[in-house]
Amino acid sequence: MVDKIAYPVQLIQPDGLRVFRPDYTSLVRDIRPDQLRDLYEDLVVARRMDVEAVALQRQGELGLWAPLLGQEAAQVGSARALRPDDYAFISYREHAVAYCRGVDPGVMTRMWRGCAHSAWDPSSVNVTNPAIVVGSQGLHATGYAMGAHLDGAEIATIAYFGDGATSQGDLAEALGFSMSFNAPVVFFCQNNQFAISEPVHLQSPVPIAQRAAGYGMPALRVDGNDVLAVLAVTRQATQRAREGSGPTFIEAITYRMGPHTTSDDPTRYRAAAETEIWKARDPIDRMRRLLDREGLLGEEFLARVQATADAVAARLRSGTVEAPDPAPLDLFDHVYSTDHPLIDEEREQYAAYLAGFAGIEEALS
Ligand SMILES: Cc1ncc(C[n+]2csc(CCOP(=O)(O)OP(=O)(O)O)c2C)c(N)n1
Repeated sequence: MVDKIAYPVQLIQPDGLRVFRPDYTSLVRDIRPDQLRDLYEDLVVARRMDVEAVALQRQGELGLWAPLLGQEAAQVGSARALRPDDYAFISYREHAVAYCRGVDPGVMTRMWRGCAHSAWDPSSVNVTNPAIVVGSQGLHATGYAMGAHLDGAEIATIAYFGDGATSQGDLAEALGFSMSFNAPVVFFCQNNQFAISEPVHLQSPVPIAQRAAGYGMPALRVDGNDVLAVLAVTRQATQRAREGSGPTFIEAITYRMGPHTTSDDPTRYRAAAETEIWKARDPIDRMRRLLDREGLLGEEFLARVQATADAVAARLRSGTVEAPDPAPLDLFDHVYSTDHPLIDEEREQYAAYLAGFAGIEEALS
């Protein structure tokens, strides 16, 4: 039996050659040329969307953005393993997961522009809005999974989080609780090597997946830049969850090629040489090499992928710059689902404050 922590699952080498691992290759046997091409398109679209959003932030249209550059395969592979009725709890970097779940790229930046509390209706696509509270996704997913299980639904719930989040108490509680109650959750950790400036070796002296093994949870590592391997392991884990076999912890080993957010400067804490090493493992290049080796690339196909990616990016841009500014008092809406005296009082105070500016614009003009 292969040690799944010491030997991460890989189905495509960086040079595009397939790796034969009977236990995992069989899980993606149905992925034929057209589906391989679709996965490639998802990867390219994800990167194109991300590049557009970073540009929008630099142009002053967004307050902040958390780039996913380098993590496309981890996100696309895992999201494409989900069924429509499965549910994903994301953090702030999973733009490709949101895209694969069917979130309209035109609303994807709403929270980052600061013009909406919630960018999309989570229940319409079974994916939550971005959540900045590190590690909260584990508990939310566990609670949702338990509820679904008690309702008799045969679905999987997946929690996305980073390597840094595994040091949060919330995650520890989620792992412990879900093991005790056999909650149908997949804990999907994207180990992108950093928690802002903290390298993963400071986060944990042992592989991150080993932390889950300490709870008695089945845990494995996967090459997170290999979209097929990620698809295979997530299919397996979600199937276990749906069948009532309980939680699984997946550590997808990847690399954040860009900054933590658009407010971060990674050159202050990591060497350029390291980033160069990971460029050679670029998830999109790898998939492209596989398609090339298998005779699936062509001018027409590549042009079509580029056109789709450009159209998605254009939608993301127009949705951003055309998003209506909310009225200032909207800030107090939806804090609670019902009226609340404290919120009412604060709304009144703020309304009075705003009224103090009445007529000022005309007076100044
Ligand atoms: C509870 C909490 N503590 C601290 C922060 C500040 N913070 C934002 S991102 C981050 C690092 C998270 O790193 P990781 O979990 O590895 O995810 P990554 O950003 O690398 O995807 C921290 C500490 C926060 N948002 N929430």
